[in-house]
Amino acid sequence: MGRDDAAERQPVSGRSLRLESLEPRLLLSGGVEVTGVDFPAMQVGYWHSGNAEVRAYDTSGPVDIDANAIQVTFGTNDAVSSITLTGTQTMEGLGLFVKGSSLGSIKDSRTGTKGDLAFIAANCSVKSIQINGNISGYDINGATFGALTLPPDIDRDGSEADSTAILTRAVPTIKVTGAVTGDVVILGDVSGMSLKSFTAGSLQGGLLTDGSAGKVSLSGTFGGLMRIDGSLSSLQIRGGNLSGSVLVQDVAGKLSVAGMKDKQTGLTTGGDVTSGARIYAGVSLSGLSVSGSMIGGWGDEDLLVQMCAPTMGSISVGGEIVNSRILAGTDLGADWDLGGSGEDADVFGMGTISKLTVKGDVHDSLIGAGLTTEDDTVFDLQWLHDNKAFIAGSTIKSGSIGGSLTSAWTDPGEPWGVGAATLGKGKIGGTGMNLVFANEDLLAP
Ligand SMILES: [Ca+2]
Ligand SMILES: [Ca+2]
Repeated sequence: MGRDDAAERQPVSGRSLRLESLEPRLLLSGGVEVTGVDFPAMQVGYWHSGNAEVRAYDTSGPVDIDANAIQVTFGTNDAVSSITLTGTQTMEGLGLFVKGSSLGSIKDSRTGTKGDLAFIAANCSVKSIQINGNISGYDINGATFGALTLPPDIDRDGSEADSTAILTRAVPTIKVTGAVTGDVVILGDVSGMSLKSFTAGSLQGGLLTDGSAGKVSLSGTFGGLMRIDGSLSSLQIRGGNLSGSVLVQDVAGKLSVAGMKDKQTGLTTGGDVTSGARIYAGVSLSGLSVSGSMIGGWGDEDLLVQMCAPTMGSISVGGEIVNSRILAGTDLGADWDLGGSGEDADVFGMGTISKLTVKGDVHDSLIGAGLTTEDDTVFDLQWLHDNKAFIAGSTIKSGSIGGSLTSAWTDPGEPWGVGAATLGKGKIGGTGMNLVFANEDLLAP
């Protein structure tokens, strides 16, 4: 906090400010020094009150964002009350940085063509963010805004060169009508709620929360990493597929992947869980509803669809399940495969699946509750009959497979079938056959 910063400050609490819009022409001439700005993009607006400040940047194309169309109001005690985008300019490439004790709302009242915003970053708790259009994300890892420097790896994924779309502290309601192409990172109290609700046209980056998250609703395919370090109330994906990872530390509520039917063509878009998708809940998963199919790839564990939680509620798949693992009670660790140490280590515990409903076939897939292993390398179901394949008490309460339960796998190291220590009532293909664990020698065609 230098002398210049102090000199800039004015007592402006509680009223609307439209000031200090910097002339782009002057910035480009290189003759103007903007105090305290180390972020390598053109600052086009600066508002402040007490210790609260808002900085606006133009990160793309010609520096042409007119800060007069950005309305900023401050509250008391270093709070930023609201930021509203107004006017007819597209604001393509706009980045907003907010420092304060709290931020009330960011509202988008732009009219006409809406350009993609670059990022929104706040060092404080936020109440709501509403953007009409896209947020393209921008690399703000380690960026310095005035007296504040962001962490070098904001989403803690090991990369210091990825794009962040939204960075705030708890507990915002976020609604973006368009695509969010960078990461959404909500920091905050690990024991509490980090994110009240998040709705986006699509999320092509990741979502990371330090604490729990409420309702997450996405349109289009989600292929990124969702890491909720608490519980997640619900996740809904509509009109797209799930091909990414949904990792919930505690309790995951209902997850739903639903296709969307085009009224004119009759074609359905999305609704599948596809190759490489991972679903993890550390405590329990209330339910999973997939309107289409769960279809992994063949030939490599990384290509499978995998799902893992000690307790699973109702799992309902409208199509078929192919090349997938659904394991209740079996935690294969970060490598999602048998064996490994440290974070890759496997944990075998009791598991429950309340209800499994698959309309089509289950092919080359392994669905088990409390499934364990004898030698850490394969789920060797050859020793099923001496009753060591499952941890006692593990149950699939009821199951129904509309099609058939089959496999083309002939290697005993690639077991397939549906099983638990205790199987409730079940049906396969309407023939009344009980659900059984099946290896090639146990259920030959
Ligand atoms: Ca990163
Ligand atoms: Ca492992």
